[in-house]
Amino acid sequence: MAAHEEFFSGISKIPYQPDAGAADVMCFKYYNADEVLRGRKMEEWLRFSVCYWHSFCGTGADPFGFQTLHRPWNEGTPMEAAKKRLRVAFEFFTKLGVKYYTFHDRDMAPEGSTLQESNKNLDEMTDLALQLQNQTGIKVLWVTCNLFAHPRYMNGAATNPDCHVLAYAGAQVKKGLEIAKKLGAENFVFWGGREGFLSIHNTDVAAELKHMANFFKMAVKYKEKIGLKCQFLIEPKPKEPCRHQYDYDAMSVIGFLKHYGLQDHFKLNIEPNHTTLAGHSYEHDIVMASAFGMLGSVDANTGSPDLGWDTDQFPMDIKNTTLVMKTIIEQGGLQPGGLNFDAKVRRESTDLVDLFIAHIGAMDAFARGLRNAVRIMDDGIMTGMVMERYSSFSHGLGHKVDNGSATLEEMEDFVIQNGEPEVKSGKQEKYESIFNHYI
Ligand code: XUL
Ligand code: CO
Repeated sequence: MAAHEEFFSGISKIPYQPDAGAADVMCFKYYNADEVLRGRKMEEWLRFSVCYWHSFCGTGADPFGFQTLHRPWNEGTPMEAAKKRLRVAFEFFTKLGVKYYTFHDRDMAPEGSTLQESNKNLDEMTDLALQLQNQTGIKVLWVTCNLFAHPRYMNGAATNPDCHVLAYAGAQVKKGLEIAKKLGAENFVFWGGREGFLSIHNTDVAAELKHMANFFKMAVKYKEKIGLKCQFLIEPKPKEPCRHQYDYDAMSVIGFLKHYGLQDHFKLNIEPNHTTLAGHSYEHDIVMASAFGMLGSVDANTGSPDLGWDTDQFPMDIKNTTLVMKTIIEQGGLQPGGLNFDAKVRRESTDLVDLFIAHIGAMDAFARGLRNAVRIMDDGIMTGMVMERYSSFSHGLGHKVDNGSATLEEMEDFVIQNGEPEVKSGKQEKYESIFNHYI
């Protein structure tokens, strides 16, 4: 396929049509990339990214059934198919109007029979990716290494009981960092695919955690050595594939990073489907990571909590997107991170156009969430109510508690002087009703 050849020939650049009808799903009704809200373009608040693995390598296979998605770009030798797939992907990104994409080393280029051969394939594929990036202006949000699919990683990568396997993972990450630099990736993600355990009987947890921390330290050192300027991210997930994953949720990862002195080198890439698998609400880990100054990026998807699997669905729930965007605005944005659609069309959604419909719907859900969050914040009703709720910490004894200078003796004196506190209503339903007004 030559560079100028069009693959999705019946589809042109997706327009913004705020007045389009309900059945028109091939346009944005809320996402207007250049519109400025709270001092920033929508595209800058949202920083959308398409993930390469689900959208261009996904086949629809699941643990119970075979391939259902027969993509016409999978033709020829593995390298020929990889090149065609990449060109198709760039046409898709351009028509959709996203500025970023994400990929694993092994979905960009097929694995060879030796490390050297895999690296050669990656060199060839990333030459083409760089050319396409320069032609289109599309950039890499993040690169990651697939340290979980190959059988060698069945007992883990950085936490493997055999150092030979750990070394293979290290060699793979070394190359991953080099291609991140070559392609100007803005972030680099570590998802601990098989970093965890299925049985405690055969596992030395303390050793595995220390090895994983030392593995990250090697990555930090090499990043600095080659002058790679991107943000490192860890993506928490509580289960699947292991019974226990070390990077269980945001707070587990923050604790791990602080314990091993890695907190200044990493932030978190939060995936809400993983958050709900951990038994938390959709927005929970985004809020927690942000509260610790550690929210770096979001894998914008959703699960079906009633199923309890990692279903990687496209995020379409406006309440959720509103809560997420409110948190993102409050922390001043997500840059250099973004909203990466780590989501796959259902194996029953077999038309090629479903790939567009899914991304457009999810982008619009987040654009609508952004608009809602902006209105909530501009009106200031809820913010004002929360401020009032905590107002006793703005003066006197409360101010001293807030800045850490108060003592228990002062608490006692205060209560002796002021007696029993007047207990105030938490007003949960009032907050919920006001929130519903905006969505
Ligand atoms: C797995 C997952 C991964 C990471 C990158 O559940 O989310 O796709 O985002 O390896
Ligand atoms: Co993910």
